[in-house]
Amino acid sequence: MHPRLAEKLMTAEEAAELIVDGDVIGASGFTLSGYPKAVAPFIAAKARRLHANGEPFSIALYTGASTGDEMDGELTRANALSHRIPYQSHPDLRNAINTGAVEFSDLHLSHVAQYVRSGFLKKPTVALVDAVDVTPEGHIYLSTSGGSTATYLMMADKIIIELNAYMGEGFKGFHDIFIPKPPPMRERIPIYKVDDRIGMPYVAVPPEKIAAIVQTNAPDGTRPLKDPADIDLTIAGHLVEFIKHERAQGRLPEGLPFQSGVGNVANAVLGTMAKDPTLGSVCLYTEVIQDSVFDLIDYDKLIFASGTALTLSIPGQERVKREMDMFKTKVLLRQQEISNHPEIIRRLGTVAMNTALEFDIFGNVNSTHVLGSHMMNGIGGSADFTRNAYLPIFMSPSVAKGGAISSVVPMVSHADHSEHSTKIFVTEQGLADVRGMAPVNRARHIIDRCAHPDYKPLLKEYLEYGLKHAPSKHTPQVLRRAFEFHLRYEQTGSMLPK
Ligand code: 0RQ
Repeated sequence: MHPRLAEKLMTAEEAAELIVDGDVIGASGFTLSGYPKAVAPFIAAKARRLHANGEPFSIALYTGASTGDEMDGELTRANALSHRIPYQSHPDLRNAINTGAVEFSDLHLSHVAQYVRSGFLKKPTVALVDAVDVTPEGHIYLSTSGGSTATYLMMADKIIIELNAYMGEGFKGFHDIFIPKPPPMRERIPIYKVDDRIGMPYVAVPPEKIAAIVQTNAPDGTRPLKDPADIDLTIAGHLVEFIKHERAQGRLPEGLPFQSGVGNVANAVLGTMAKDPTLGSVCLYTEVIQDSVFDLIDYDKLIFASGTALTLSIPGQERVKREMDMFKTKVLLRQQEISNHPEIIRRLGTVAMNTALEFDIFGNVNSTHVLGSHMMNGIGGSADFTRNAYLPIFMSPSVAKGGAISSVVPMVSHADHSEHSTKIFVTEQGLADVRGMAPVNRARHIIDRCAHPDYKPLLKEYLEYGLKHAPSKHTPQVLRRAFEFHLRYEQTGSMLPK
């Protein structure tokens, strides 16, 4: 290591001492990939020590999206977090947000970096990043996630680098780092194909800002995906048949890129697309690249995948290490403001596929709040893609909690995506294509095609009641009854009447 860098080497415990009460940490990390794993547990230990002495210590944490237990879990359990931005999925942190112990700003992921640069959000004081290499001139090569890391590195006065040997220097070249100029008169972002490179493979920082380098060797702590369940495969099957039909009708030109959300359903959809011999090739302009990318590669279906995070199982990460050169010809990682940028999503004609908690018969979607109140994970990039997609698709099992909850409801208890942004709904029951339909027709389709048979009669009765008694027949909601499913669940533990 160059002497100018070697003099900054320290242990994770020493680096954690650089963090003080009130700091705003801008960290790398996106859906459990590329987050720093070594320093945060020592920040948590410091918080516990200070709290035991009656001294205050809390920090705000900005990231790309969710991080693992070493960061979100440890910091939450140590009561070290005051504010969290913009997405999370750790059970302890979710709980702390829902008890009011941690303030959480749930933001569109494409907005975060610009909000930070423009001063809408408090400036990060420290950037804490997982990287595969750093040079004496201050070129930082990020690991498995892009997130908003380049902006955090640009804005923070102090930089702590976790130099992670796990992926190793061979990983250099996966990233395309580009930060748009500030408005007004912002120039176009010149991405015309999913594989266009428009930036640099590293983030350049003034080397004097690098306060610490901590050497680590740790894979990403990703949650293993389950083998697809029957329901996931059925949803995927409906969706793939629909895509083939739309291609045959000439409404979905080949070459339009797909975005797919996180989780098992999303993984099952791409896996099913890979294995279908009649579907043709697929390219991705997405956020999170999961293990299903291997299916697409193995079935020779992947044209190219652009994302902001490589969220892979341990065998998946090992495979990338083994086949690094091949992967670099098929995959690239961008900053999340570019992977999720409305301009590019709209220009490329992206087909967006995301998962809903619940949707209503008129087509509004709730992705974030259980029973209108309990924060799940956050809106993430789902609205960046849905609102700007060529074709937006929402998927969900038709029921949750063993049938006690219907995912199709009279009125969503929290609205993330309005009826104006949504077009296609898929459950294991079937697929509703509501393009061009007025609300009542939309409701009939969604009930017929997507609702679980146990809930169909209740939803039909609600719609017919509305058509008779609602003040308007355009969207015949009956306000005093609109939440009767949710209220029944709160009172009895089931949305079904006894
Ligand atoms: O809970 O496991 O305790 O039973 O919610 O549900 O069906 O396993 O689906 O893991 O894909 O999550 C919307 C949360 C779905 C996710 C959401 C319960 C259900 C289960 C999970 P249990 P599933 P998933 C790109 C796109 C917003 C961000 C986004 C999400 C648990 O997809 O966070 O789209 N999306 N980002 O039982 C109460 C309901 C429920 C319910 C399901 N109606 N009421 N509980 N559950 N429906 C990625 C990023 O942006 C980073």
